[in-house]
Amino acid sequence: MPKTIIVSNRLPTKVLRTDAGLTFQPSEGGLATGLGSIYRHEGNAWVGWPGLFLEDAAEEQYITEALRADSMAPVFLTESEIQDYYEGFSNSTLWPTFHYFPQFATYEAAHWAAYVAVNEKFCAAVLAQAGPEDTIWVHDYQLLLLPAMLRAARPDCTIGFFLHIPFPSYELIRVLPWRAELLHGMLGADLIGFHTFGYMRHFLSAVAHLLGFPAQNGLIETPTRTVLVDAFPMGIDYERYAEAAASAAAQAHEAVYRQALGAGRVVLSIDRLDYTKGIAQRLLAFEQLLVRYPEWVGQVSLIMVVVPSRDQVPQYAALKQEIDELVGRLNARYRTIDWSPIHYFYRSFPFDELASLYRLAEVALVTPLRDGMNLVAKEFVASKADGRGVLILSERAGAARELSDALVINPTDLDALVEALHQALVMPAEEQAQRLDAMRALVRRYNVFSWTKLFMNQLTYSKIKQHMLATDMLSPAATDELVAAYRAAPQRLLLLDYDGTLAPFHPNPQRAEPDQELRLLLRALTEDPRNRVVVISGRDRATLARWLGDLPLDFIAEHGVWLRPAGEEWQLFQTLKNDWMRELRPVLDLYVARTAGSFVETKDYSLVWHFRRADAELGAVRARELLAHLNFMTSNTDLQVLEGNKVLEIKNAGINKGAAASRWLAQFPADFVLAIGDDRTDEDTFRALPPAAYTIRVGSGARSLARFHLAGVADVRALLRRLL
Ligand code: GDG
Repeated sequence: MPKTIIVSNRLPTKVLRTDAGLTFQPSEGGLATGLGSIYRHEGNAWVGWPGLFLEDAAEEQYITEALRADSMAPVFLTESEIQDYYEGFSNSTLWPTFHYFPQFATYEAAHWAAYVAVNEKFCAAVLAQAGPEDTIWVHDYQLLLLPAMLRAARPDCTIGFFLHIPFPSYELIRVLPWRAELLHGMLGADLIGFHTFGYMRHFLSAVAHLLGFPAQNGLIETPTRTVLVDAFPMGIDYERYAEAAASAAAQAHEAVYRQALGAGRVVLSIDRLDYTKGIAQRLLAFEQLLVRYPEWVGQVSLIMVVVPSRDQVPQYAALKQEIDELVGRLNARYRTIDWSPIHYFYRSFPFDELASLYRLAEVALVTPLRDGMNLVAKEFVASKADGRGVLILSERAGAARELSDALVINPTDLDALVEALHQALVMPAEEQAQRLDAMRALVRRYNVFSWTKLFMNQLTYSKIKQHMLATDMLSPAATDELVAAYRAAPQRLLLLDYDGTLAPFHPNPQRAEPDQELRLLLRALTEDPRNRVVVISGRDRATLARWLGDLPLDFIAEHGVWLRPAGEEWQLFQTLKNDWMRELRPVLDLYVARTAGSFVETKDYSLVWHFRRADAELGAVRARELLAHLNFMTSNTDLQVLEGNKVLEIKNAGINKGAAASRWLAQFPADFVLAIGDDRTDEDTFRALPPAAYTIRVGSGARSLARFHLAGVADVRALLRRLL
């Protein structure tokens, strides 16, 4: 039975050292609840740090065994690992960068080294639990490298990754010295999930810009695999919050609070101490409310819970001081004997007291500057069974994508915040109910359990999709079989594409000339009298002749327009026209004018628009536009538009590599046929060949008619060397 392993920085149980010995404190976090039914299931496990530093080996054994009984496998970290990997790289490099605070980010090589090392440590811990067929779900920014590490060790595992914080614009990611490694790390997964479509879009854009991997419909094609990317807005355990708020305990707590507060109105704010949460801005807005609407003085209080967090880090300590001062100033200025504007708590509350605060508050002020999702907003909504209450929500929290019935504000717009507060306090009951009802239905439906289920289902689907799309990699066994068939054949035909197959791409196509290794390899192949070696390319015949014409090779140029058997002259495949170029050339020139870095190549019977050197995203957009434009202009003509690797090519219909390959095979019958190519134009060759031919597509997990895949040029050359 395949297992499921959950991995996150922290385990859902915290181990504490107390006077009474070690104690185990289960977490009440949303993730622990949502995944509870998975990791506790027979044979499954949750891998993570238990939150304390070991004193001796006996302790390690005791904790490991105690946690194992509850389906958990601890990864023990040292103090210096926590300092450099967690407080260092995770919280001082990734956290500020991903939340759009690059000015707070540090770039320490030692922190990076620790991050790599701890991700490896997690990898080893997971491998100790996971078999080759298992499903592994990795969580959050502390473990961005883990998916690729796991993939390397267990190529067939199903691996999911979910990021709980925002994924920022490419403009921020590109600042990180280790950006490419981080993206490669994530791409080890089969499915990568984000809270919002916006984060997903940023990720696709970063992958396109920094790694050059194309994506379509959320599927990224890496050289070896297809990776699915999708948005999964995380929810909460709705019933738990609804029930807790309605419970007798919560009502009792509320009564106590009420008595202390009198008839005053209550605005609530709850966060972990963090500069991303906009806590200071919120206090300033509350102060302005009292200035602009003095009728609220003595009437409204802000209950502000700030849960201590990371306060050893200088920015957090400074923030704490700023909040302390602001609260002090406000209270000193406005407080009366029986009323305080701010009730400030720098500590965390037990769950049932939290529930009573949600119950008590009429307005929730959730105004982060950046927040991946923000569960407090959803918890407040779930707690309001009576339909009274107003949520003020920052447009920069992931939750705002769903909770559009909140008063959605820009948290840096102080004016908007003040007005929203006032509007919330005077909002008619009917409108409150209307907004809350809509939001409650949504939070109830898209809860943490449906989130988990959806992610797991998509993960299974991503694997099926991969199998559907993927052609098998050319395995060592298949290679042996291919080599044996080659050796046994008295006549062999090798059809080899050039760019991306025999030679790597160069930003300037004219610079992709063959190197010495390739020339020697091709020469050696042609020296065997049983071989016909055909270079079958989209390139113009002059370039092919200049680069390789001195070798006894056969050539098919311009995708089959020109043919030249070794030792003969160039001949046309059939009579062709090129008078259409006059009309279409200006269209291509227009796209060159609009797309820096692109250019037009003119061949004898075709026109090519190249966009390899253009901005990756702009190039792809313009290519789609141009394709539509050309399809319109060439309908009812004898022309076709081919999509190649970062090129669009217009040529006469009926001419393609497949037609040329067929003619070759008819003219030079062979017992062994091998065709290798890397782009869509090579699919015509694969299609034209008999089923027994060995057809190989180079690169991505793209859908292909070929029987096998190879990752890149180096593998192609290695295979050809094996034939010698
Ligand atoms: C990260 C992302 C994303 C708060 N005070 C108390 C208390 N809490 C609980 C809340 C809520 C949780 O802590 C906070 O969750 P958030 O989502 O608001 O924020 P982060 O901790 O920063 O979490 C965030 C989340 O991951 C999930 O993907 O939404 O954007 O930053 O559940 O109720 N709980 C108790 N006492 C408190 O005083 N018991």
